[in-house]
Amino acid sequence: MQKNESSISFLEKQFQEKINNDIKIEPKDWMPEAYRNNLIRQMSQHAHSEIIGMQPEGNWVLRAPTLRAKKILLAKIQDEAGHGLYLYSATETLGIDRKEMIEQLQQGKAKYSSIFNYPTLNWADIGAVGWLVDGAAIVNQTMLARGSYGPYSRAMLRICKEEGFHQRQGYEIMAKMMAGNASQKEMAQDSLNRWWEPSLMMFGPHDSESTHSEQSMKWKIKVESNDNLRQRFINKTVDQAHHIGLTIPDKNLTYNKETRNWEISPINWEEFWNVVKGNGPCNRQRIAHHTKYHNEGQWVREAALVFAKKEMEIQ
Ligand code: FAQ
Repeated sequence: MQKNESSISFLEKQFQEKINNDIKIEPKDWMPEAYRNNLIRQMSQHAHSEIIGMQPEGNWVLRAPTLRAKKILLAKIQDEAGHGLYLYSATETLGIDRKEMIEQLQQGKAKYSSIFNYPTLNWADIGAVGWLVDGAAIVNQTMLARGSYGPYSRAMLRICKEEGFHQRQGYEIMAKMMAGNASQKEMAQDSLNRWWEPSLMMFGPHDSESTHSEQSMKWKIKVESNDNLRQRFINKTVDQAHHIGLTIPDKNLTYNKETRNWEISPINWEEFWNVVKGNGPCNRQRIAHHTKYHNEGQWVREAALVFAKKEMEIQ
């Protein structure tokens, strides 16, 4: 027993040294169970976010204002599906299978990003989602690309490149509306008013309220804190908003010349936790939709398995 404990503490020491020296952890390497479980939690939630995130955008494919806009939106949504599948595969390297992850999502045991529980009411919202939601995702994921787990950090490299295109297509929609007539400008501003605070919430609770940050940062599952990333996003986005004539919906927004940060009003954390706990405007709708189409797709999964088996028999 004692020997076992001392060999585990030796492995743990070696593991932490690798992390401190920025050596990636790979699927077959030894890792503490808590590291594995924490990664499964975060990565599977990330994958679910990409998949559930297709719903608010899918709502506008048939109503895109031009063929060009429709083609861009379709390509973007398809990319998000790819990110989800990529991330499910990366998570499977930790010893959980996709079926179990999907059950956890549908039973409410696994979370997905709070942002996808808000409705897309008009075309400007598609601009705001691309600009703000993908913009926030890039800030977060550029950090995750420096994380300690090889398959997750490498997945982030490609995902970030695609998110760059997504962010720009959203900003283009907003910029076009802001160059349009008074009612188009009003729509863009109204959309920013509704999406601004939810996009700040994507970075999670304040560092002081974050349950996982301390351990996750020690293990470099995250390499920067929730508040640091949120501030970086605010600084980038305020300037982008001003550039096209949008007003950030915060009367206390002030530029601090010493810290070079835009300072904001306190975030409505009560709303955040309410949405995270399943009581946002669209939580129930999102999971019901996912479950319905997952069940209806059962025959596709069965057919794919039979096909794969036949292919193997032929070889
Ligand atoms: N929503 O201790 P922390 C995209 C939970 S979409 C819901 O600080 P952590 C593009 C957290 O899970 C974005 N829950 O947690 C796209 C934990 O609960 P748990 C995809 C949240 O993990 C655009 C509890 O609160 N990106 O890419 C949220 O250290 C358009 C305590 O929090 C990701 O998913 C939240 N916002 O830090 C796609 C990012 N925040 O698990 C389609 C990956 C916190 O103990 C369409 N995740 N919670 O039950 C992360 O980077 C981290 O998990 C954080 C939270 C930073 C979100």
